[in-house]
Amino acid sequence: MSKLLTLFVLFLMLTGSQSHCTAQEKLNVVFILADDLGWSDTTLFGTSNFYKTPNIERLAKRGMTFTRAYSSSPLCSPTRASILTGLSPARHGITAPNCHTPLVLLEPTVKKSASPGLKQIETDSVSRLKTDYQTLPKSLKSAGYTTGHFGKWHLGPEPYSPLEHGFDVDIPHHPGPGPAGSYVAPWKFKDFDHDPGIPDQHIEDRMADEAVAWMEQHRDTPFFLNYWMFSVHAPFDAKKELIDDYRKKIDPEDTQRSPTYAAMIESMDDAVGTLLDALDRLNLTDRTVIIFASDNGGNMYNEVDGTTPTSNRPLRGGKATMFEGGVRGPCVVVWPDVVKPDSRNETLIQSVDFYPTLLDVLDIPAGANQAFDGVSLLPTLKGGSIDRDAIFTYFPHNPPVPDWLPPSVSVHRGDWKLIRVFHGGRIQQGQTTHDYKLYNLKNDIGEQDNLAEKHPDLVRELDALIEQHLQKTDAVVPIANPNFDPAQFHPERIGVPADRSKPKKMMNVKPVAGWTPRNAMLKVQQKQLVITSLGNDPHLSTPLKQPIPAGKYVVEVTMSSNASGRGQFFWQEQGVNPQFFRDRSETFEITHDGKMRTYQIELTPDHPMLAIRLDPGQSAGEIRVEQVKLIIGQQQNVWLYPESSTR
Ligand SMILES: [Ca+2]
Repeated sequence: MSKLLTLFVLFLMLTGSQSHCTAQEKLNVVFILADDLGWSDTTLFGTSNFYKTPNIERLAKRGMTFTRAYSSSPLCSPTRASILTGLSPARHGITAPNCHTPLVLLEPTVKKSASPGLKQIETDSVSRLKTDYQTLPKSLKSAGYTTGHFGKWHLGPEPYSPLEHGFDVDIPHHPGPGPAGSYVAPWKFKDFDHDPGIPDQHIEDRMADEAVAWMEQHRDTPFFLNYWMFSVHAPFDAKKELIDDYRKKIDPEDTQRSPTYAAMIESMDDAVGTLLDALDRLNLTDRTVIIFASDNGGNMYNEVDGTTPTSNRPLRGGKATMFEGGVRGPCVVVWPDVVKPDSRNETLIQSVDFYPTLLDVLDIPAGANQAFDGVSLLPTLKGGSIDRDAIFTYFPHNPPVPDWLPPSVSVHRGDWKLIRVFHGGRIQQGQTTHDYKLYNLKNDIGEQDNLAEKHPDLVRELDALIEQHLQKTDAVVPIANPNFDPAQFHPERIGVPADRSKPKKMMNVKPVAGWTPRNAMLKVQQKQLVITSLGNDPHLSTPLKQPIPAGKYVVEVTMSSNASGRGQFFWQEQGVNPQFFRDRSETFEITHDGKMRTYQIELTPDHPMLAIRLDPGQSAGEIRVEQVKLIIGQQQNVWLYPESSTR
């Protein structure tokens, strides 16, 4: 480069001339959010020998890779709400991935009760992203951008869909937590189906094609493409030829060894490549900002190919945990001519930062009364530093997964991370104290060595930051459980990783009174079906004596519970797989007060119904079932418990 040209480039960088573009030169924005993509699910950090992500590497070569990028929550919907509002989950109140459930909750509250085995009562999450927020798409739309949402949403069905939040289009306009039915067609979306010429079309291929067609259509106006991938969230299925290919490459000693998941990652990466190819072909690469991130850590609790979907090693835990595996993820930012290509950045960043960053990059002012919990990353994108030293993760729930912690909040500052477990400490004179876990991530990235007792002053200092964050955001926080019973408390189950050395234990799989339990013990006592749950997604199923035709039925259950969480009924349909799946289920609210109560739930099989499964809440506890019957017509009941013959 000649000296004059160098000076000119320097001048451009110093004056930030790219923010004074004419309408035609305005930068486009492509936001790619992967779902559940873990820190070790790409080849960016040298932590996987199994997966292949050449297109994410190609993206990284064009921009800046953040090695310490955190999602605002270890779960989907909270992080998504934070991206669109720039606000922390502690403030917007969406703290759980429940935005597809029928219950509409617009303000967070503390639950009424908890199992006596729990020290704290968790909070109820907001279940829809309220439309009065000035969201990122609304701001960009006001600034003249065409806005399009493609893929997963998970912030509420209409009237809380992308169309009510500032997006001009929303494809496939689906409110669920994953693709409807499967990745590989046929799908079960409402009003959206596969290309008839491609009977085994993959949804990510299709979404990338849809997004490219939309960019082509809007290439002459500034656009905001919000490409929120379905990949690599459940359900776990993929292109058959890719699965076969990865099956040949498994290292049985490797904790990443699901060929299905590896194939899902490859299709996810292909979609990134399709978008990059299109930007190149349309000559848009030079004036398009790209952000690539994940909404939470890799899933280490479901089971695929006889193992967990992935492993976030060397990080501890995964999706739904407060440990690094739950919140640390891949992140790349591309900003042509400004961000240094193929660069790395160790700054602590979080999902709440993207909105203020994009406004700053595009030179769009925030709303008059708008404030963010995140900060603009513009200075660090230009090689400098940002004015913030701590980030916060608020997760007031009891997730039924390995490595789980009771309701918690954490702060990251420099190399240190402090987790506060609400009311998880000793009970002194009737007062509960919080429990603390302090890790030095530089020396102990796997969070094995809790240094809280060694550094009480640092714990106090960091906890004061946490308190400040909770106050500032008006967080609704968990409270101590007044009905806590130490005799029912099982501290040995907290923070325990999954045992990967042998196949997942299935306790007591023999049917009892016709019901087959899983992750629970089942017995009959005083004519009641007694389910003892240890908290890891307990359920029990029973086959129907004969198929019941497609239609609408009501299942009625009379039960008591001292566990917590929502209940769910699944039904199995003839010729439809998997056997039990959330699209063929209905959730219901349980009052966990130990009293016998009757619940009625509607089942709507599209094909003959073969079996029923009951998921009675999610946490540890005891559930007693007095009766279950399927009402199939006036005076016509099919008894599922007790069976009519045993009555
Ligand atoms: Ca997710």
